[in-house]
Amino acid sequence: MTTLEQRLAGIVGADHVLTDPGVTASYDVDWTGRFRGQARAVVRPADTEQVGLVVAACADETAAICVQGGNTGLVGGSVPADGAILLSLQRLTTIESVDVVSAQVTVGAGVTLAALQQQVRGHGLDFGVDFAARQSCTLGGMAATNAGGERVLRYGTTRAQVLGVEAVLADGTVVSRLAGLPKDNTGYDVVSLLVGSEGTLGVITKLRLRLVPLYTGRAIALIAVEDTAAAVALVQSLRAALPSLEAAELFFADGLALVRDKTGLAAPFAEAHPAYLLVECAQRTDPSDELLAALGEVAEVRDATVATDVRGRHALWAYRESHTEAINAAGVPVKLDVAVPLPALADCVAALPKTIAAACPTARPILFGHVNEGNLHVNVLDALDRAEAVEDAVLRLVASYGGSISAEHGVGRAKRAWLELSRSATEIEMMRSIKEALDPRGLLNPGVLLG
Ligand code: FAD
Ligand code: 2HG
Ligand code: ZN
Repeated sequence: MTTLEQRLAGIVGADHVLTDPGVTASYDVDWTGRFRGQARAVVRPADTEQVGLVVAACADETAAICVQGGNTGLVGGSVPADGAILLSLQRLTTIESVDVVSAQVTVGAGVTLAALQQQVRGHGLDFGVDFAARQSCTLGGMAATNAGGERVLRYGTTRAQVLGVEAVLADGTVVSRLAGLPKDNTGYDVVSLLVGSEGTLGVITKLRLRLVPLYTGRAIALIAVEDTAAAVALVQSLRAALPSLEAAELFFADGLALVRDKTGLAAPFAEAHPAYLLVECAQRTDPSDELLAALGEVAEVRDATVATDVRGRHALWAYRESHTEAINAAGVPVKLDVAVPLPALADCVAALPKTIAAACPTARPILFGHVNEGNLHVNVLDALDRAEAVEDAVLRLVASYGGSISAEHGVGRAKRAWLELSRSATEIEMMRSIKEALDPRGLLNPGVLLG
């Protein structure tokens, strides 16, 4: 009798069905080390046709599938349920020719963000989403989680960049909508539905992406401020004064100390400060004069340093982008990614340490985030066996401000139990109906998002 593994090897080639635990181990654990599973086999198809045949073969045998791109997700969604077939999209790396007339490109789901950036920048274009996992995260994973990152202020999230999708549905059928028409009002938006569905409705195989102009005139300021309220006020002023404003990132003294411990970076200022705002402006010409003039007009600046050359800019970004790795180096964190309405951000930041301490006195919270969207990354170290109590306390606090329990990383396995804090019973019922219609046997990413 032919086993499923033999059948899958017949589709993708024996070299791309991995079962040796030494080889599959890295697919079974998430980036943070908090979530683990054990896949029955890792399958690495090369193209859409093979993905369709693999999914159909699994459907024939009622075998659950876990969809995985770069495995940089932070909510456990890319980690297999025990015994699932792990479907890796990493070999779908084709970047089709860049359409400079429409400023669009079609890419395979396994293309990394860095590879896309490199390709389109050669054509004077850029991609509107960027963040620190760029070398490993894939466009398929970014679309599946509707990733946000550092440029949402200017360009929106991944959803705003996705004009078309090709995907394999739970029975192996391929659905393709890749024309990329900016205007197309012909019924339900299946493209947008698949974006943010976390691999529970279909396996994304290709994406048609919107591109933005490549701005080489860039200036970054690292600004020391008193507190979150000052950072919010400053961003409000800079947004009004600077059409070229692209990023506004917040971090605090404790996060900076961890980053400096891990990286050996020098202190950014002679004196320590409670909070830091990193802002970046980008346009065709050097924006530093406008940025300096705007900073000169606001009261919230305690100190500031500006960089325009590539080395200086990377050095300033390192203070912010190294937070995730520095936190992981200090222990496996409880990782929460929340958003509150911007007017409530300062109150929420002030309330969080007390809320977390009440749930777990030993806990060490490190906060940072994307200030313009009220998006806070709440990382909690040393929560020990109180992890769930910490999660519950933080997510209930966020909900009390009318916030979201997941701003950009998705629900995955990590936030599933708290979904009703952010979505109404009617909305959850609608989501269940959609899941039931597209994947009635629950074979795609069981345990993720809806459970
Ligand atoms: P994976 O981790 O492999 O998968 C993530 C989810 O998408 C899983 O549920 C998986 O099943 C599903 N999936 C993956 N590929 C497909 C596909 N082809 N079809 C259907 N479903 C699929 N996220 C942000 O939003 N903003 C940030 O600023 C940010 N910064 C980060 C920085 C670091 C250092 C790290 C480690 C992560 C960061 N992330 C950030 C989280 C993560 O990188 C993003 O969520 C990214 O989009 C995940 O892409 P991936 O290819 O690694 O997906
Ligand atoms: C970021 O903004 C990412 O750097 C990761 O979303 C956040 O590590 C985190 O909690
Ligand atoms: Zn983030």
